[in-house]
Amino acid sequence: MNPLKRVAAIHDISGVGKCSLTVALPIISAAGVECSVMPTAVLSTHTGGFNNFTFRDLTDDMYPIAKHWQSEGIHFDAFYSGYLGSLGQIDIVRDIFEMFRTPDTLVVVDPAMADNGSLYSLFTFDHVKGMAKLCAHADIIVPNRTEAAFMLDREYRDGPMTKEETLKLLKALAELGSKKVVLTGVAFGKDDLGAACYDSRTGMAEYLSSERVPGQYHGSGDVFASLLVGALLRGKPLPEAAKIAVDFSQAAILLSARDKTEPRMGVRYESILAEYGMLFH
Ligand code: PXL
Repeated sequence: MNPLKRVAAIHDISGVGKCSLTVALPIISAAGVECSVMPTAVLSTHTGGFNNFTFRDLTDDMYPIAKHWQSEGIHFDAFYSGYLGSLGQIDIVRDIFEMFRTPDTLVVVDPAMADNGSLYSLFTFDHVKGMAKLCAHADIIVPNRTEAAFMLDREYRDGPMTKEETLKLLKALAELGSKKVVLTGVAFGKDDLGAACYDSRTGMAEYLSSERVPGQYHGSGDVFASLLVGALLRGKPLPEAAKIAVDFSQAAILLSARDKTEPRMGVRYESILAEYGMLFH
């Protein structure tokens, strides 16, 4: 028997506007990793750029789902949390990590709650405080620059950064309690964009970037984090996995720009999946 690695993805499912589980499932599966899901909420669309979306909160289903998985003896190699549908879910997700954790479990937390200097529409700053606490239970956190600023109670700034400034920010994020940090949205000039990784055990940072493609597509953080999780579970070390995630996100965003995709509909990642999957053959 040669079982696939299995990750439990804990995010909402938004019916339209590719993000969260509709991104995690195909991307992680393309990596050759089994993606089990715990939906945190069911929405007609995501909450950015659509009006009057439906929202069904699944907070009350989360412990029963986890307990059922536990009673069936199901093993997860990793947990990957993202958009959480209510404040109460933050503590539940922490408990679920602890219910299933073994010394080899990888816990990745994407504190998906904000972008471009603003919180997503349903959240308040209590959510920010809760997510910052959840980060302490992760092995790797994947904030964007807005989430990083909010969790550290700093002012958000976009645009180019210096390496010194980035390293300080990475160290401050690691102090939230995770061993490793992958910060997205890092640019050193006006034509590059990528991510910075930090390992608190070595104190070393690495910077991975590619050519910036103009435009902001909804769900691009979820595309990045899902590419990262797939590559990590296929054994790539963090900086290599982050480089893969940067390059394939950029390729998908390039296709979105070329095809003039409506930004709220999400990133055109479909056509990159086969090539991404080939990396792991
Ligand atoms: O991670 C992006 C995202 C996921 N899920 C929902 C969202 C958003 C961003 O707005 O609204 C429901």
